[in-house]
Amino acid sequence: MKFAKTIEEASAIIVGFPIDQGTENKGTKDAPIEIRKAFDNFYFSENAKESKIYDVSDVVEEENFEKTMEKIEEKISELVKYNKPILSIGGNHSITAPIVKAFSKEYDNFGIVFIDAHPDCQKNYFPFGDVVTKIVEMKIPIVMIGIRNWSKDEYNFLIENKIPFLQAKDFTIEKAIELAKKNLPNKVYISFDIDFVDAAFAPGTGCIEPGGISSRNSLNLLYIIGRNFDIIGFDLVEINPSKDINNLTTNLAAKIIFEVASNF
Ligand SMILES: [Mn+2]
Repeated sequence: MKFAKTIEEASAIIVGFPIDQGTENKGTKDAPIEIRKAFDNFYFSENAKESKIYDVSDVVEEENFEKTMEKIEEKISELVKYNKPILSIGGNHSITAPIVKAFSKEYDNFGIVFIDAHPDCQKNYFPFGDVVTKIVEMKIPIVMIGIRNWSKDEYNFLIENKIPFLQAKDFTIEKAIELAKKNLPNKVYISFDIDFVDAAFAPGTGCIEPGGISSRNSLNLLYIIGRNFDIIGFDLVEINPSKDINNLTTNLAAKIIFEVASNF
């Protein structure tokens, strides 16, 4: 991966959020450092592009969850001023809410592609379990791709709030793009929970859900979203290196970020 020396000469920005507050599933905190180590394995994207990325390094946890969320929002608010795509490395899924909030202050017309095995719209659960509830409260259009485990309350929430979703059982890349095109504007923010990918390819995560998507189809989905939409931001969350096997997950994560960056 090629890095820029200054933000000005970069085509995109990377920032790490080593956060595992707000959940009992500790370990996602170590993901940014492990994923960065794997960047060296990738040289030239599959799209035959060489992007220059500026890494602003990590934003570390404050003494409590609320303060950490405020700090994330402040950091992204500062970075969006550069008008360059921002790629965030989590951390658990709670980081997406403050990131999206900061984007919503700068961009007035964008949608969210939420790629996850779970719809994350529980009530009074761990903070990472209600990230979609928070996004819906912000009135930002969202589509969900890859759902394969939900509670009855979450299902009802999706129906009541008319949130378009494509379950893993019905997944094809064509259907995913069709759903996004039908429901979202051209500018999109992508939130990618690594548990969308089957644990055979990405075992290093807290909530293993059987019946996921292959790493190949996950990358292809991201290429095709990049071809059809203007990606303003991206996050990759829920990678837990302590549960990984042979760096499969951190290596895939680095490749995902590297290949998403090839859009810019
Ligand atoms: Mn998930």
